[in-house]
Amino acid sequence: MRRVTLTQFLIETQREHQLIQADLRLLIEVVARACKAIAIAIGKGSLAGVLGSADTENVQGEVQKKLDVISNEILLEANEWGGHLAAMASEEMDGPYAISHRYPKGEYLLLFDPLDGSSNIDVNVSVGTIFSVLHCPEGVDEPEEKHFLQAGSRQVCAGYAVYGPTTLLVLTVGHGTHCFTLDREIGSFVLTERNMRIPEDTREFSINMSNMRHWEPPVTRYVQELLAGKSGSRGKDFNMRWVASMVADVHRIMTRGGIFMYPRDARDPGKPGKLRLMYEANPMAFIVEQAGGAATDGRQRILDVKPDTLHQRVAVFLGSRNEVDVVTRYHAEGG
Ligand code: P6P
Repeated sequence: MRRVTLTQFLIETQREHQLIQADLRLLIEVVARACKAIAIAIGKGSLAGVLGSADTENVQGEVQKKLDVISNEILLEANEWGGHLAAMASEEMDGPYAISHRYPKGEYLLLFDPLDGSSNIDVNVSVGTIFSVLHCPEGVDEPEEKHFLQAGSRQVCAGYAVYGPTTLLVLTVGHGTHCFTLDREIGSFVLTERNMRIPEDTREFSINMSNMRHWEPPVTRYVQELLAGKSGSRGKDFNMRWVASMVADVHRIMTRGGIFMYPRDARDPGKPGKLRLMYEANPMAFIVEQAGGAATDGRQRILDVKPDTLHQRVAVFLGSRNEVDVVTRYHAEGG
């Protein structure tokens, strides 16, 4: 059966839905090509001396892995010359990355977590890249942080790459969520699942249980009901998975359902959770909702959260709609 490549899919989507302007198609293809380069860099591992720490810290105060820095540079270099971007922002950089005056500027803002889950990289567990695309506000030639601070509902595109047994690209431009698998023989991403759908119910939850004593009451109530299983109020047993790579956990949920939770906890009230809104929660929320799932911060839809800062964190509950609704209701009831 002849496979549909990413390029062909984008051109067909443009013809059918007028959803993908030429510059957005270029952006997606350039990001996909950068993800292929990241997959190759990761695949070399120890052989290329790219494992371990870079002995530097990012804006989050986290020690960067060499591959965090390499992946960030791959995405910057791939995207800066194409004329499709007004600026970029990354988990690994303090502020926006301006497009050099030697290149034309475009209408899009690209945000990314270049290598999510990198704490797993040294132990050979799946990691990924997450990206989000916004329009640059009209008339802004030199985008500043404030121009990135748009609610997730304004994204025009979001996607992630999973570097696992296969390299996958999962993508939405607001018309369903679709999965592409890297065919290493031809070096192209080919469409392997059109219109992914997340089952509305699930028996599988994802949370780092070691933080239980720090959770707010609604989360404790919800998880304890799941743990009570058949003999408890839910009347059925649940299973648990926690890869500690958001991309890997979310992709499992995209594939077979589940609920992913990274709640705020009492350890640091100033940090409402660990995950970042602009380049982790927002793109994942867009992708999940386009597949029939739900994504809230416990109190409101993640895509409605009004950002205050580029690297702000947010609590995340996403996945099978009926389970996200339960834990969100418990927050409304106060636990
Ligand atoms: P913890 C990876 O560092 C990450 O940002 C997400 O990919 C992942 O879901 C989470 O943190 C894991 O956090 O506290 O379990 O190590």
